[in-house]
Amino acid sequence: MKIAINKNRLQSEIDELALITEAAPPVVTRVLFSEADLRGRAFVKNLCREAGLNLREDAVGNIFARWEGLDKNFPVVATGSHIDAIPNAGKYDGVVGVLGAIEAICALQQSGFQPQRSIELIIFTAEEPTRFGLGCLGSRLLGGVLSPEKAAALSDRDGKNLEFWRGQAGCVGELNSVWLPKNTYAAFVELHIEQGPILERENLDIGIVEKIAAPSTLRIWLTGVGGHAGAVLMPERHDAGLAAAEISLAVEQAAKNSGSPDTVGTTGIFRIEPGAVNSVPCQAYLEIDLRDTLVQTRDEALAQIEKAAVEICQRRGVELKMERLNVDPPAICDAALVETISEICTAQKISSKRMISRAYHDSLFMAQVCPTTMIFIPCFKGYSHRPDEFSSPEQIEKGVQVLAETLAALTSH
Ligand code: HGY
Ligand code: MN
Ligand code: MN
Repeated sequence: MKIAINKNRLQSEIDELALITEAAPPVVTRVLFSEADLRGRAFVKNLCREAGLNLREDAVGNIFARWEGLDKNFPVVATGSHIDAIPNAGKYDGVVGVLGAIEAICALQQSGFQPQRSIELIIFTAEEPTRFGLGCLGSRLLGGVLSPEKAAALSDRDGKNLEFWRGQAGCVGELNSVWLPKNTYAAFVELHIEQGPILERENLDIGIVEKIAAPSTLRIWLTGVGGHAGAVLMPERHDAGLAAAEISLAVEQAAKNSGSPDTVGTTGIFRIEPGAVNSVPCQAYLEIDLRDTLVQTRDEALAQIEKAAVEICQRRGVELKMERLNVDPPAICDAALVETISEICTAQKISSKRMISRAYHDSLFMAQVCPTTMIFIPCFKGYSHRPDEFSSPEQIEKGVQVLAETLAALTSH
């Protein structure tokens, strides 16, 4: 069965979706349920309809597009990713796994393939943490990792909660209807850009993911004493901004000194108030992203940061409030799925290697629902979460080819 991927059609869809953005192209920004995100969702749903897929949306906005198999009683084989994008992002993160999956399904349909068991594309809500600080909202709820109560309590920087944003998006139903029983899916395979330099550096076509690193997010609120930048002398100060700066450096130290090269710590959100050049910062807010492939070193580094924050704030006379927003385990991908994809690559004479994902993905939580793995394609210098993120049409074509062959292999019985 020759599966012909239409790389030009796929590239033009990627380019068209990239123009649906809150920022000026080529910058892509599509924050959960923003006007651009809703237009992006409509664009993708339309492609699913054109591919003859049965569409439904759940109560948190996860989109499901199903190609019915001959036997509807078999557990479904799923694929998918996300189309939401952080500020100042590129056009491939998540999108390759959504539009690429539609292309893989269209190529299988055109080859005359008929799946025994259904194939379902899932476009997950809020893989990115931008809106509520928590990533993978849709897959966490689907997998039962996040309770509907905790999800309902989430609110954004302006105090607008999930209920408000669900209303904006026209989501219907209760959040407790999002969870899916464990036997819903037989497997989940996500196509994604590597978001790292290894495949390009080693001149390889495909990465097959065996493990997904363990992410965590720490939120910190600091309250010092404000005042006139000219009048308050240095020994009298309780500068919340400087406490925040010291904590950010403590994050870097904890990651560098963890003993594991895989520990990464980032203070990605750093806000000080009132933000006036001649006013001593009275408040600060930090969001810290800390990860490692090993839970133990991640947790030790997290404890290190919390301990340092307490010491810094005591010394500076600054009030401290901390919250662990999420502390997730890593995902171990399914060995049999990894082997199947490895054999497909060999048969197709496509070079591949087994690897770790340092970025998290919806696969991190789908791995708690069913056997899961990821197919990576190279991206330019490993760049991602920046507008010059890039994978060539030929690199994407190979990823879609392997995804299509994998879906065919998994649904032929
Ligand atoms: O941050 C991540 O790893 C993912 O791109 N959201
Ligand atoms: Mn991302
Ligand atoms: Mn992604």
